[in-house]
Amino acid sequence: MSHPATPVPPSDGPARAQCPYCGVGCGLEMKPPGAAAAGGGEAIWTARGDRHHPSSLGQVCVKGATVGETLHRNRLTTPLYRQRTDQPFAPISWDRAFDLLEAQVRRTLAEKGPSGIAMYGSGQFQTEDYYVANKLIKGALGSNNFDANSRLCMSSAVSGYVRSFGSDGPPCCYDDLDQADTVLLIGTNTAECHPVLFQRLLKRKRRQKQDLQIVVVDPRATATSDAADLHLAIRPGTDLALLHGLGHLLLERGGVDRAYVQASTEGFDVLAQLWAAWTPEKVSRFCGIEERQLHQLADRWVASPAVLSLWSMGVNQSVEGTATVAGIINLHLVSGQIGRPGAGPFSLTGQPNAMGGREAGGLARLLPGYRYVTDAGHRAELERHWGLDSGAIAPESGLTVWEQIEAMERDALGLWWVAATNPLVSLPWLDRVRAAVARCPMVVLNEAYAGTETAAISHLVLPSAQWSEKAGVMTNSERRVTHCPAFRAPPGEARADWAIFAELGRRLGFEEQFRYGSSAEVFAEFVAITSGRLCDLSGLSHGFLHEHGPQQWPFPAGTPPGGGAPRLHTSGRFPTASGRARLISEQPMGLGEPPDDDYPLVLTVGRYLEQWHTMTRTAHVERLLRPHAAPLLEVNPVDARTHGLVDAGRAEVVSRRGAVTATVQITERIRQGTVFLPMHWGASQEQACEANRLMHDLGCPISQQPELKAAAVTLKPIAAPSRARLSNSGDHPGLRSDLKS
Ligand SMILES: Nc1nc2c(c(=O)[nH]1)N[C@H]1C(S)=C(S)[C@@H](COP(=O)(O)OP(=O)(O)OC[C@H]3O[C@@H](n4cnc5c(=O)[nH]c(N)nc54)[C@H](O)[C@@H]3O)O[C@H]1N2
Ligand SMILES: Nc1nc2c(c(=O)[nH]1)N[C@H]1C(S)=C(S)[C@@H](COP(=O)(O)OP(=O)(O)OC[C@H]3O[C@@H](n4cnc5c(=O)[nH]c(N)nc54)[C@H](O)[C@@H]3O)O[C@H]1N2
Ligand code: SF4
Ligand SMILES: [Mo]
Repeated sequence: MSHPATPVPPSDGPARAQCPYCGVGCGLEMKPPGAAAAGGGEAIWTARGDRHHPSSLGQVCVKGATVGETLHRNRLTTPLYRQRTDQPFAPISWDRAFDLLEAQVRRTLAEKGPSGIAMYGSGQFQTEDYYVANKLIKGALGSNNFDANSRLCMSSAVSGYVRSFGSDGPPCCYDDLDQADTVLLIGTNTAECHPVLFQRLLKRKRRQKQDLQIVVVDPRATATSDAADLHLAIRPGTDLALLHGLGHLLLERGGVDRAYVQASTEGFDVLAQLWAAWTPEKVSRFCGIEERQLHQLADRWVASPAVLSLWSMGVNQSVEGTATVAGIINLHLVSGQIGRPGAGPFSLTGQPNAMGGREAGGLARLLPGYRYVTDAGHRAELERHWGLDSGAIAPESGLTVWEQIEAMERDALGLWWVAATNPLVSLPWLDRVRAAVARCPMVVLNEAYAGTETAAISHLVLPSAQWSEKAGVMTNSERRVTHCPAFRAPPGEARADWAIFAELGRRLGFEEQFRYGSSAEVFAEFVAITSGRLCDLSGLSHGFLHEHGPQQWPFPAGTPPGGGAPRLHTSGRFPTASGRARLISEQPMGLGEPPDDDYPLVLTVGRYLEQWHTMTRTAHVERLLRPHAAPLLEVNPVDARTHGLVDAGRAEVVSRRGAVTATVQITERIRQGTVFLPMHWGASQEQACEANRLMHDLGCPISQQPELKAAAVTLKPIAAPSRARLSNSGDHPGLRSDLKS
């Protein structure tokens, strides 16, 4: 069964798809607009939970439930171009857009070679978009400079899994939430960011109070920690020391599974030595918690038949992100808490298809099928599969997104192509990013919505069909793959991202390589190259998924429906050279930019339940804006007094790189010395508060993931604001008028 490239309304009931927001990947049923639309009202599709989706069983959160209201508002409908970014945009034809793009690719290749071209994509791509983008940039153009916003999101989890297990691939599944008896939530505000998983946990907690213990590690009290039996409000950036301290107590209390350590791991002696040094007393001082709390956690861990650890950005977005991921995995390996129901180290992915991106090779050192650009054998396999000359793929890692910014500072890029991400809100050190990008001769943006902050620095904007308007596949956090059909027509001339990449490929002379009739054909070509890899999807196709519903991988050809693997590494053998998992010993270092006398506070930046990242979709839904109409700076009462702040007053938040203003919320819920801002309100919002102007560029040396969770800041009270001062977008004259063009 194949799926047409042009959307058709579903004839057999509602369209079924994976929610296009978070990595939980709930199933949605989408019902067409009713009579109101026929009468000239807004054509709003209604979303509700799909009871047939095995990952969510009919549950949805407020974002999924309102997605239908976001699909048609404020969309781009035609390509836009301007020669210089101080000019207004003018609409152009697709033909002219491709001429411009092709000319700039050829010019850059001639002047700078393939490394002068870079693309920055997104975990909000569908797998087909990812695959064709990688084939174009890494294959046809010979530049490995394809990176994605997943670099900011889960690259530490990827490097952590690879280092410990020998391969990427989260080993757990959502059913483990029903079977664990201790759940450790570390660096994750699951209640707001993975709400349906959290509700599943809560429901169980209500029914079986004693059988499930929830432990939360977060410097703030959150909706997640409100449900916890134990909340460790550690100092930001001290997670690794806490984990080592827990290891120390496991050693003391007989929490080591000697047989498992012996048979399935290597490096225990070195780790045990490291752990021995992290006494409860030392950990308590380092992390700023009571010794008693560490003992409680250790008691719980040792007594639990099944411990499940869940983590996200509080762990990954750190200069020691990869080390901390290893710190979590170490504990599971040493205590044998892995590879069986209810137990394991489970990274929650943020975006709806961050997992698919990993499968399709969507980071600067990856190739499709969990392969590496630095591996000659892997390159040769892809060159053959893609019908390219031997040596077509470059042998060195490409530029990560921050390296792309640095390359623009050196005038080393001739083309920066951004797609399905809004880096002028989400990258750190925004003023530096803005200055770097201004040097690039051509910035191209694939975007679905009008007026984003990144459009304001672009030359060519290509209107993209989004989820609901293009057929494609996404993989959620538990390795479950869902087919998302096209059930609405794209607005105006908008086109699917993969189709835009394929068209450019054909124009550059790669007729054969990019001759796709549909995304189903793209997917078929992709899954064939995953055969025999850990992420084997070769038994899947659009037709199979449509017919049999979502499936978990590994799913080799011939697997029956439902026959995928719920868990990985169940045999105690790992895909390393020795077949053993590696225990990794790393000394805690703390924050990249620790607080000091001038900048005495640590700013951390995260999310609200109702908003999605840079608000291009969620800001258009009244119901989602109501709970948090504006960003709030959370400050502990002691810090508020020290800095002369009053509740609901305005404050300036100042780091070494810039300053923003925000309304103060004084609250005991954040630990002293730490302040919090949401990431959502970029320069285009009326209540703009560009938190990332404050953040630094230091990142994890292994995963290259920036430390987006911490920067040293100080606070200054500001007198009652005039209307004009309410927005800090005034620092960039002209931006707002550009955005409106
Ligand atoms: N509502 C909503 N949901 C989302 C998203 C969204 O934009 N909105 N985005 C999705 C995406 S892409 C992602 S990546 C996920 C992110 O999901 P989460 O990681 O859960 O979200 P954050 O709010 O970024 O950060 C989580 C917590 O880390 C804490 N934290 C800060 N520093 C530290 C530290 O040093 N140690 C520890 N242990 N904790 C620390 C913060 O206080 C915060 O509560 O959410 C996904 N879901
Ligand atoms: N300080 C700080 N910074 C952070 C974080 C943090 O916790 N703290 N979190 C980081 C993380 S984990 C993430 S994931 C990033 C997220 O940051 P971004 O990726 O910049 O945020 P989004 O708003 O999701 O951007 C996606 C863009 O793609 C557009 N879009 C939607 N669908 C499509 C489509 O199908 N095609 C195309 N072409 N465009 C589409 C949307 O309109 C939107 O503009 O932010 C990172 N930045
Ligand atoms: S929990 Fe995530 S995937 Fe599920 S409905 Fe909410 S935003 Fe969508
Ligand atoms: Mo993310």
